Amino acid sequence: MPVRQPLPNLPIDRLRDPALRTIAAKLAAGERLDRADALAGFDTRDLIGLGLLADAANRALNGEVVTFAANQHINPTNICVLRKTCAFCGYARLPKEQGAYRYTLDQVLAEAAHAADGLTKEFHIVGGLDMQAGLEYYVTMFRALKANFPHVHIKALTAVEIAHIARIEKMTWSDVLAALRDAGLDTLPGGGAETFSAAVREQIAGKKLGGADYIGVHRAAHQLGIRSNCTMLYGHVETHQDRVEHLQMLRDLQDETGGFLAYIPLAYHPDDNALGAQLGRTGTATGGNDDLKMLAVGRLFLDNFRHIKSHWIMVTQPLSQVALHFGVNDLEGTVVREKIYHAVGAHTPQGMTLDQLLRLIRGAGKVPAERDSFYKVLRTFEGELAALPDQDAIARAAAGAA
Ligand code: V47
Ligand code: SF4
Repeated sequence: MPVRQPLPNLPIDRLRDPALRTIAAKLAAGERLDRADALAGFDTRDLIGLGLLADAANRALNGEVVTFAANQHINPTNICVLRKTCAFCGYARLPKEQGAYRYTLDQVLAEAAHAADGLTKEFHIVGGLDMQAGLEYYVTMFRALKANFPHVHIKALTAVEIAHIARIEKMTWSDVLAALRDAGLDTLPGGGAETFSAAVREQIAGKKLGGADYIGVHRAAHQLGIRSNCTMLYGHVETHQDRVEHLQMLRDLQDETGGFLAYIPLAYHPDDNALGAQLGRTGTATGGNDDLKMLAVGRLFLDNFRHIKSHWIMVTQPLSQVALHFGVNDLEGTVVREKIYHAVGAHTPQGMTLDQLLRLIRGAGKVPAERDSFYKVLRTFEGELAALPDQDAIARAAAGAA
């Protein structure tokens, strides 16, 4: 069920790679791209041509508007049973290891107190697979957060954490999700996907929930009416083929349920984690070329997603700004105090102010808009409303295409 309509007037004569011209012809005819097209997108040396196509696809859906959420990341525990097997993770600790922490409810509420500013509209809550953080821990937390901050959306717990809670509580994924929803959970974030390929997973996250089960947890959530995001961790040992297979699995579930809100590629950071040392890589993460391709191919192949998000913390603010011309229509928000990437060498700030986000988006010639967690535009700034696409028309077009 593609959301995308045929794209006329593509600048075909500006495409240097014949494979991109094939893609352009399909886009013009409103046809779906196949795996070979996605592979050609990753392989192409014509980055600008790829960007032109992704930009056209994005503008047809979202106009010049770039959204963000005023959100706050909270990581309640870094204690994780997979500490020794997720080779890319620099955040987790074993229970008795130096630096291990698990917040009490009071500590969570103290951190969340930032939201008393009235600006924060979303808590993004994820952490380790902690044996002492079962259903009760999160039910109590979510109830208390909703009691204290009723206006704040709770986007919490990756598919991997949901499966962990289900395992320690001997419950089904659906029962865990339903109990958490009753306590205040609104949506699921997209973390934990890494790269679905079994061979890659074996090497970078040997004991982690498999790709098919990640999809299974998201399916269970969507069936309960809980929407979610999805991600792909890239720039480690995966091949372009692995990336395509991953995107295919995301697109298939989206065809089935329509429950994904956004796709967010996550650039691997090699510092302070075992995988980085094993690969002999430090300092630099992925390259800008690859970062832009991940976003652009995501935009073109995932024709049933309206929102492609750039995570500025991982790819830097300047690159995220350029990405707004490569198919991206959404930026990770204000964040406040990011920990996971700052444990693995991210040199970006731990948060951005509203003013900084607005400047970044305007600097790209785009129109900033604050959104809620379901991507409804809440406000634009300084009379920029005229640039908003007609949301009702887009919804009608999407329904017609379904
Ligand atoms: O699953 C861990 C990644 C993810 C490293 O849904 C690393 O809106 C790079 O998923 N280098 C969690 N990445 C974060 C996440 C996320 C972030 C922002 C928004 C949303 C959303 C989701 O972080 C993990 C893993 O893939 N990660 N270690 C590392 N060394
Ligand atoms: Fe634990 Fe997640 Fe880190 Fe893996 S990536 S060790 S599951 S916190």
